[in-house]
Amino acid sequence: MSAAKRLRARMAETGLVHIMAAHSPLSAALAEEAGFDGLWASGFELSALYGLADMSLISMTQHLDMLRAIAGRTTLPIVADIDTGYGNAINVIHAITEYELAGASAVVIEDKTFPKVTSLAAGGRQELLRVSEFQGKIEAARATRRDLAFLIIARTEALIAGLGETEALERARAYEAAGADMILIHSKTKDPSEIESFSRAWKGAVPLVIVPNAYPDLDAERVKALGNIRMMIYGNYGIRAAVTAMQQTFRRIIADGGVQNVHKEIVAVEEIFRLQRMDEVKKAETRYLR
Ligand code: SPV
Ligand code: MG
Repeated sequence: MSAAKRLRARMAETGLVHIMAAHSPLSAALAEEAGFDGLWASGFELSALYGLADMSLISMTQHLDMLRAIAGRTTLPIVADIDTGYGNAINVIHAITEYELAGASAVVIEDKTFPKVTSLAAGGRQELLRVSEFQGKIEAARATRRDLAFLIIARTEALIAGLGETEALERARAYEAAGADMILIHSKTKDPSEIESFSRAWKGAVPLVIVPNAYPDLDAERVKALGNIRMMIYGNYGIRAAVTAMQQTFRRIIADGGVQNVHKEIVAVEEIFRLQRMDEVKKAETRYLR
């Protein structure tokens, strides 16, 4: 069974899948061990990893290289964040071909203009594409996928752009009509009521996806009660957790004048060996090195 089919099956079985952001094969392995249903090849996390703003600065090649490396280290389905699709519908055709070959099970395409501006920044310049132009991108993505289970998720940034629920619903309906398998509704409002209101007003046949980065109070229990959200993407928690840990550790080493204290608080090197699968390397050494 393809990973995309497994992702669909898991959604049908549990009603809600939990997708964790990964910016590296190591973070993907940690997400798999923790029990997530899938991985989010996040543009924000990869941009941050390079110390760059999430504003279409990372190339498709850079993102694909990381996705391939992640796919090689995990069996979890990967939801690829392809931003605007790297250009127009022609670029989307190329992107879908490449992402499917690289091992993605789904893509999320957002209805912003290229180059995009990161969604959560206060006062961010948010320009949306004409609806018919974005419909063309969805239709192109649909026509290009080889595995029919590969999910085309259309993301509307209408709420992020401050255009209101009516515009967001109209766009979501238009994207469903163009063939989107799911609609990602994004919001940067700290109060989850904007998302809850959209979810209640959504009468489409396709389910919703959310990214509760700005409104952490909307937990799985509340999401399940809404009834039409099938996927939660934890969009920036991997990189934020990594930054928290590194900031604390690095500052402590400077403050203490050495590693005499921090070494007790971080994992032992043996844990890294385990994640590197050193046991397999050792077995191979014994067997083949003569
Ligand atoms: C990402 O993780 O790249 C996302 C989610 O698109 S957000 O940054 O919150 O827009
Ligand atoms: Mg993104």
